[in-house]
Amino acid sequence: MLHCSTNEDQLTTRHMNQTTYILGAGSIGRLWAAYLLQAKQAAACIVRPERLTNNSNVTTLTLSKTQPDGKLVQYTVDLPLFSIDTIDQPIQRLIVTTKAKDALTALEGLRAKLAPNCEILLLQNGMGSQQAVCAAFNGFAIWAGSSTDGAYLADPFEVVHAGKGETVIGQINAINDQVMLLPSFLSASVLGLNVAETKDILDKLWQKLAVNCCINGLTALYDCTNGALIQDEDKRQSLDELIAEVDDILQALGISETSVKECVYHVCRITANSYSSTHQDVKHHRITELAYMNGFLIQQAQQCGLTAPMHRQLMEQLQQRGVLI
Ligand code: NAD
Ligand code: KPL
Repeated sequence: MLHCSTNEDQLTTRHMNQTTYILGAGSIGRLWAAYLLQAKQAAACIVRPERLTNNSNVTTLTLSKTQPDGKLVQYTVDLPLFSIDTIDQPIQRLIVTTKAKDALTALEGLRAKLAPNCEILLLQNGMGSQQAVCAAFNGFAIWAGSSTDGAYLADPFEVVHAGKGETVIGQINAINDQVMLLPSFLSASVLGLNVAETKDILDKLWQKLAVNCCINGLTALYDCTNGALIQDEDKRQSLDELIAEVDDILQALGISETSVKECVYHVCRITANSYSSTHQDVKHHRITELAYMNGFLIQQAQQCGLTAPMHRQLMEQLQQRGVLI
């Protein structure tokens, strides 16, 4: 049977062959780069100019993961590195994997290199940074993702896929007359990662935010694992107070969340022995992402006349202890 190629087919083929640039070569950036390269897709990380040594713009990257049968599997790929100055073609597809606080600034630096129809995927935790990018990059197709994958760098040359989860992506702005290719590209290309599309990414981001707002800061305050929050009576009481407040705020905002308590307790149970990302940030004296979690929640609460006293108190207590928010 003769297949007539349509404009959309041609566009898709062209798009499949284009390089996926990843802005932010940390744990998540290197994880996505490794999976793309392993699937024989063109991918490259964009790093700060001072990170690019003169004599090499390719680095070796090993992806390590433990299979369900306990066997350790490792793949090694060659990861091309660019700085903003060395990118020599318009970027058609960009994945931003910086921390939330750096996303807008990093993207601003790259503005001149973006093709007009560039699709941008933001993989930051929390909320607020996505809205800031949408406002500043009006006209570009912006996607956001919410991920339960876990990754860390054993060293700059080895990324460990520590927890296999799922990344749900969805477009967060409306763009007319542009064929969106990101979901089909990712489902075909990032084979070792689970990527699914949703039509309501804001709902998904709120679900994750609700959980993060209750767990993350509190684990830093009590210096404990996620599981300890539901195991110890006094910690559970603080957790329940935060949950009740999130419930009220979501209701006031008209966001339907079946049961925040159920979701939070479920995450505490399945990650019982883990330390939250905020706990780890505090331990390593890094700036946390709490401004994009509880900070965003408090701001939203204010807009509908609520004061969110428990979440404010948590932020104040953490600040008094010198936590970088
Ligand atoms: P990371 O700190 O390991 O990586 C961020 C990278 O961005 C760093 O290498 C940093 O140097 C780089 N960066 C910052 N500004 C830049 C700029 N202007 N130009 C170029 N590079 C720049 O962080 P991560 O753990 O990979 O997390 C990234 C995001 O993904 C966070 O929002 C995090 O919450 C989220 N996330 C992480 C995990 C995880 O397991 N690591 C899981 C789910 C979600
Ligand atoms: O997303 C998380 C984080 O630590 O940032 C949770 C779900 C709380 C798991 O630790």
